[in-house]
Amino acid sequence: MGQNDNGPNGTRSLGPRCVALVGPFQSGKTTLLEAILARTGAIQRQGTVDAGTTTGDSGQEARHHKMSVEATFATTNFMGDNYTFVDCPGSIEFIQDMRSVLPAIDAAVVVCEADEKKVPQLQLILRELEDQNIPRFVFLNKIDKADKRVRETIKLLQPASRVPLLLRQIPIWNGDIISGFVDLALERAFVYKEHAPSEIVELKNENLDRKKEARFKMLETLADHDDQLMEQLLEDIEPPRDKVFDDLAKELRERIVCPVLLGVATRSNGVLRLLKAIRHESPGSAETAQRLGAKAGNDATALVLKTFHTTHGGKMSVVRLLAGQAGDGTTLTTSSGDSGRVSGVFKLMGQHFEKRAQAAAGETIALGKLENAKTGDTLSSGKQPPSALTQAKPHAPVLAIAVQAKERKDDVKLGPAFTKLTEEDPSLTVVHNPENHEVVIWGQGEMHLRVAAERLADRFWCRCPRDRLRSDIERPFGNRSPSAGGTRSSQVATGSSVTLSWRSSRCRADPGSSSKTASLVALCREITSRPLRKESSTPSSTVRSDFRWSICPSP
Ligand SMILES: Nc1nc2c(ncn2[C@@H]2O[C@H](COP(=O)(O)OP(=O)(O)OP(=O)(O)O)[C@@H](O)[C@H]2O)c(=O)[nH]1
Ligand SMILES: [Mg+2]
Repeated sequence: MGQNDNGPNGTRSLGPRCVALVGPFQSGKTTLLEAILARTGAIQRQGTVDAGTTTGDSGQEARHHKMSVEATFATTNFMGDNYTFVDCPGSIEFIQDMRSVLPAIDAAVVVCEADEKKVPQLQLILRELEDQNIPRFVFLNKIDKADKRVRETIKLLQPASRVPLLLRQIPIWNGDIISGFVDLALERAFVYKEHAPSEIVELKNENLDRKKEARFKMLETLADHDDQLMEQLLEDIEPPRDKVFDDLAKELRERIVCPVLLGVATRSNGVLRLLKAIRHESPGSAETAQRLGAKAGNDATALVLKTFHTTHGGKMSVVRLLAGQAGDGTTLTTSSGDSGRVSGVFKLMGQHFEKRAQAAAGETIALGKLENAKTGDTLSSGKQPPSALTQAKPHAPVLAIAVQAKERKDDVKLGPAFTKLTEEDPSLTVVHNPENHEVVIWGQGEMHLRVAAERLADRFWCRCPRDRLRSDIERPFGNRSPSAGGTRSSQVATGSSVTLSWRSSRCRADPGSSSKTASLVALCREITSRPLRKESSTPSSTVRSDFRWSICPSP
C-alpha cells in the first residue's frame, strides 16, 4: 500500500486497520469488542463477560477473574475492509500489554464511563496516547445507567485530556432513560434497537433546539483550527456536510480533537456509528508507518505486539505488518541481527488462530515459530537488520512471589517455563537467589502475580507458596509498612511528591490492599510531572475502594 491511502473524497483510508480498545478498568472494552464482532458478523451471537462467553476474555485466567489479564486480538471485516481490534486490559497491573500494542495502532477507542473515580486512570491512558501521537476516539459507554447529563460528563472527563473532547452525538431522553441519539455531523436522530442497527427517526421540537446548540458548539471547536469554517459560522452560513466530515477526519488525524461517541456495549447500541467513524476518519497503516519512521518499500517491516506460547502451535508472534508482505518461509531479522523463518501465518480471533495465506502491509497477524523474536522487536525481511522502531521498556516491578516446582524432579522444567512466561509478559521478571536456592517472580501487583502463578501452575506444574509474597512497596514509605495504615507523603523513584491514603482497618483484613498500594505506586511512577494528591478518605463501611487520590493540576 502506498503513502496515499485516501479514498476519493479524501476522508477514507483504504486497507487493513488496527485499532486498540483501551480505557479504565471495567469500563466495557471486552463487551464492546464482543459487540463489534457480532455487529460485523465475525461471531454469531454476542457473548457476555458475566457468563464467560466473550472472545476477549476467553483465556482461563481472564474467565476465572472476570477481567482482562492480557491483550486479545480479533480480526473482522466491515464494509469490505479488514480491521483488527485489540482488547487491552484496563487494570494498571496489566498495562504492559497495552503499552506494547500502542505504537503500531492506527487509532485508539478509549472506552470510559461517567465515573469520577476512573478519571485519574483515564488521564493516564490519554497521556500515553497523546505522548505517542495516536489519534483517539472516546466511546462513552454504559449510558444506559447514566445519572448525569452528557454535557456534565464531558466537563468531568475533560481535565483528563490535553485536547478538546468533541461531543459528536447528544442523547435523546425518554424520561430518565436514554432511548437514542442525535448525530451532530449527520444531523439525524436515531432510536436504539437492542442488538440491531439504530432506526432513523424525525427530529422534533425540543431535540431540534438541543441539536442546533450542540452542533454549533461542535463546529465552533472545529473552527478553532479552520479559518474558513470560522468565517462561515460568523456569517451564519451553514457549512456543507462534506466539509464538516472532512474537518472531523482532519482534526482527529492531527490529534487536535478527541471525538466523543455514546453507547451501550452490552446492547450493541452506538457500535455501528463508532465503526463508521473509525472507517471514515481514522488514518491507515501508511500514516502509522510514517509516524513510526518505518521505511516504505518491498521489504517486509513488522513490529511484534505480543508473544503467545500455544499448546499445539508453539510460539506465535503477533505482528503489525507496516510494509511489504510476509508469508510462510519469509526470513525475518530483528534489530539485534537474529533471524528466523516464518512457519505459518494466522488470522486471530481471541485464543483461536486460523491458518491463512501470506499477509500484506497493514494487516495484523500471528507468525509461527519465530523463536528469536520478542515483544517490541522490529522485524525486517531486508538484508540488513532494521533499526528498532520503538524502545519502550516495561515498568519496574513492585511485588514478588517465590515459586518452586511441585516435585523436585520437575525443577528442570522450570527454566523453559519461566522463559515462556516472561516472553508472554515482559513486565514479569524472574530472579534466582543462589543463597537460598529460591526463585522469585517480580510483577506489578498482587493480581498480576496471582495470574502469573496460575499460568505457571496450569501450564508448567509450579507451586507458589502464598506466605512467600514479598514487596518493595515499603521502600517509598520509609520504614513503615503500608499494611500499618495511615497517610504518608514521600518521594517515589521519579521524584514526584505522592500522598497515598488507605484505611487501616481494611488494610489489615483485605489481602487485596497491598495489591492496590502496589498499583498506586506503579501509577505514581507513570506520572512524573503530575503528582497524585489525596482527595478524600472513604468511610470503611460504605465503599469497597480503599484509595482516593487526585492528580494535581499542571505546574
Ligand atoms: N450497564 C452496562 N454494563 C456494561 C456495559 N458494558 C459493559 N458492562 C458491564 O461492565 C462490566 C465490565 O465489562 P468488561 O467488558 O469486562 O469491561 P473491561 O473494560 O473489558 O474490563 P477490564 O478489561 O477488566 O478492564 C461487565 O459486568 C459488563 O457486563 C454497558 O454498556 N452497560
Ligand atoms: Mg476487558
